[in-house]
Amino acid sequence: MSTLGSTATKPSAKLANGSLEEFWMPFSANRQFKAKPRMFVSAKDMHYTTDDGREVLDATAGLWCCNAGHSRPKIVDAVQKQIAELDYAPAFQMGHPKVFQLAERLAALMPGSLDHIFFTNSGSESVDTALKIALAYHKINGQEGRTRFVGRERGYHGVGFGGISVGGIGNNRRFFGSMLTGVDHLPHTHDLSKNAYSKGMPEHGASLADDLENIVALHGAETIAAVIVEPVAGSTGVLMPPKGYLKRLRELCTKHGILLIFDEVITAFGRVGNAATAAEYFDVQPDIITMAKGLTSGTIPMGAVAVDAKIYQAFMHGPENAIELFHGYTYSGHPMAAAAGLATLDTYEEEGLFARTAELAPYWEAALHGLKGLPHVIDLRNIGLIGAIELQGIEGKPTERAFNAFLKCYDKGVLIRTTGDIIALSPPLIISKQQIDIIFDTISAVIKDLD
Ligand code: PXG
Repeated sequence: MSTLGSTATKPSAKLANGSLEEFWMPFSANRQFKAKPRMFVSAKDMHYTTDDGREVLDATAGLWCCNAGHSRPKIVDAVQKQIAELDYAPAFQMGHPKVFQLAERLAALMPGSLDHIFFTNSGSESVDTALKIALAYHKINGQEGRTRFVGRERGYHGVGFGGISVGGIGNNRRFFGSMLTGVDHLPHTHDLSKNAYSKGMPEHGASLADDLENIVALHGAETIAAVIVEPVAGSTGVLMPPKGYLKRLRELCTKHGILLIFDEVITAFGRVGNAATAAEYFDVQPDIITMAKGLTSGTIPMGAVAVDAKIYQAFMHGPENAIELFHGYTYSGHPMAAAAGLATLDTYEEEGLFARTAELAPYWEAALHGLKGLPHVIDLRNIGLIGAIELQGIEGKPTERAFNAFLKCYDKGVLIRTTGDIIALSPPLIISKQQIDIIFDTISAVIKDLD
């Protein structure tokens, strides 16, 4: 970077071999981090290693993505071989074998008639792709009036303009203008007054899905393209679907000809139980599923959108040499990502990792709920290998108490995630019972020590 005429402030922090200043970190408190950095330099299985040589147990699978654990041999090997063999192939009008193999493998893991796969590079791109496919599907079906979307409060669907429009997080929206028009939001399902300390799906709240009827009454079903929800909301603090809620939503979407999109960016690939998807686990069939993260166990960026047979087939008309969908990315189905995806699915299968989630879930649940009664704790909730600890925020200083817990856990060698005053846990599926104990013993000690 030239300093001639630059008004840039001096770097505030130094790496051994350079500056920390220039990198604008995503979703991070840049100044706080750069004043006291936390750096990982390597990772293996359940652990990260910091730049000062400490091992940190990963209770978050990176950011909900490294479901197979870190630097797993089969995935490392596949990626290393792939870059030497075929580094890149054009994604439009050309192919390479592994992307077709991965689509076939992935389609086989999807529930019911979700049998075609569109590849992207992230969860955000998967969401925007799913929304665009929903609009285009209705248009080619002669229902071009269906342009509205319904999301949900406290939903997170990534950071594209489509995703923040259907998403329901104030801070992710309010700085960014008017977004997509024609979006309504269902109420979120989090109700501590009725459902605190639930294990698995909470009892109360199925009728919250009926709010869709109000939105239909307001705008007319013939104007609504799709409803998008996370089966389990992750980012906003692990919000469970109440018993019967997702089925009710499915019934109402079917009744009104509205597509149902499940955003499974965090729930797919064994996170909630012995199933590839939450759709399968909850036995509710969406029309579209968005994925990313666990698809390559976080190793190479990749997302995917699985669509129902009726959607794909609706596009396969007209002249055979015509492009059917005017959408795609330079890196859709990148060879490295496809290789990583295939090796990741092999790892899940060979090690029975989805079944492992179900085997460990009762132990995980008991360990988590063992925190009941600790100071500041106002709720504990869990499903599969997901857990949340909701803390009472400090008066006038929201997020501070949980963030302090994050810093203290890190110092004690356990990586957790916080959102608001909620601690969200989602370890790699290879975790052992002994490591589960370490996570909750550490968190327990830290919570007792919080202001
Ligand atoms: N949908 C859902 C349901 C997600 O959880 C995205 C879309 C966007 O994915 P990309 O790959 O574009 O980031 C996500 C991402 C957290 C956390 O700590 C969660 C996400 C990302 C980063 C942190 O809860 N979810």
